[in-house]
Amino acid sequence: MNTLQELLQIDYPIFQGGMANIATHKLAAAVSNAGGLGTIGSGGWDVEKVREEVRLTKELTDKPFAVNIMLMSPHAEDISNMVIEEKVQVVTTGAGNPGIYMEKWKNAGIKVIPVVPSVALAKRMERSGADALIVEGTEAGGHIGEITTFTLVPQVRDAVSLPIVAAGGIADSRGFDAALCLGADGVQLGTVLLASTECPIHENYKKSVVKAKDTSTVVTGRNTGAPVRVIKNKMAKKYLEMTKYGDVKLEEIEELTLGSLRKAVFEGDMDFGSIMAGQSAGLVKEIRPVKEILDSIYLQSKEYRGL
Ligand code: TUI
Repeated sequence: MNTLQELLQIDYPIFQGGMANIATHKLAAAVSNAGGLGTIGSGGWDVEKVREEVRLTKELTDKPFAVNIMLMSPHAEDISNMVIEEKVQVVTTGAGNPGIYMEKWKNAGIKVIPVVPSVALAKRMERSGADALIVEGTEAGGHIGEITTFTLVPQVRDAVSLPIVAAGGIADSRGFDAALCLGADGVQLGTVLLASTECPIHENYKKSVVKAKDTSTVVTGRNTGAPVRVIKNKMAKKYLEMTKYGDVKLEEIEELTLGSLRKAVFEGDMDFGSIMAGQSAGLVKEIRPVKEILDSIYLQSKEYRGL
C-alpha cells in the first residue's frame, strides 16, 4: 500500500479536486465510495452551506473525505473553524497560503493537504506541518499557477519529503503512471470528473467538456493576479477584453468569476457562463460513472499491476 493510501485510509491514491459550486456531497461521496478521496469544494459558499454539505456527505459515505477551503473566500476563516467543529478528517486548501490556520487544524488532529503552485510554497508548507501536498500545474482548470505539472512535480519531489499528489492535466491511466514516474504518490482529478454521471452540473457543461479539444481552453485574468483556465466562449472573450489593461479590482473579478461560474453550472449558459476546465478536457470523450473513471485509471496503472 502506498504512503497516501496508508495516511488517509483510502483504497486508491486518487483525490477529487474541490471545485467551487460543483464539488457537492453528491460528487464527494461518489468519489469516496469508489475508493478515492472525495472533496467538498467550499468556494462560493458560506459556512452554514458547507456545514450542511459535510453532514450530507457523512450520510452517504463512511469513508474519509476532505473539505477544500478556497482561501480567497470571505468565509475562509469561518469555514476553518467549522471543519474542526464537524470533525472533518482531511482539509485541502487552495488559492493562498493556509499558514495562519495550520496550528489549530493540527491540534484538532486534521490532516492538512495544501495545494501548492511552486517549490517555495511547498517548502514553507512542509515547515508549517502539512501532512502532504497537492502540486498543481498550470494545465489545471479554474484558478492556476504558472508552472506545468511536468516540471513542477519533480522539482517539488526534490525539495520536500512529504507525500505529494500531482494535479493538472491528468485524466487517464497514462497520466497517473506519468505522475508517479515524476515522483508523485498519487493524483488529483478535476476535469475528467466534470464529465461523470454523478457530477451535479448542467448537462451542457458536461457536453462542453466532452466536445473540447486540445486548444479549447484559455486563461483569463493573467494580468490581474487571478488567472483562471476556462473553455473558450463569449464570456472568456469579454473577460479578456475587460481586463486587458489590468485596472479591474480583485473583488470585482472574484464576483464576475464565481457569478459566471454559477451561470454555467446551474443554467447551462455556455455563452456567458464561465466553463472552468483544464487542458485535459481534450482527453475526455464520454460521460461515465465515477467508479468507472477511477477503476479505469487505477486498475490499469503500473502501480496496481505491480509493473
Ligand atoms: O484554487 C484552485 N482553483 C480554483 S479556486 C476557484 S474560485 C475563484 N474565485 C475567484 C477568483 C479565482 C478563483 C476556481 N478554481 N486551485 C488550487 C490553486 N491554488 N491553484 C493555485 C493556487 C495557489 C496560488 C497561490 C495556492 C497558493 C498560492 O499562494 C500564494 C501565496 O500566498 O504564497
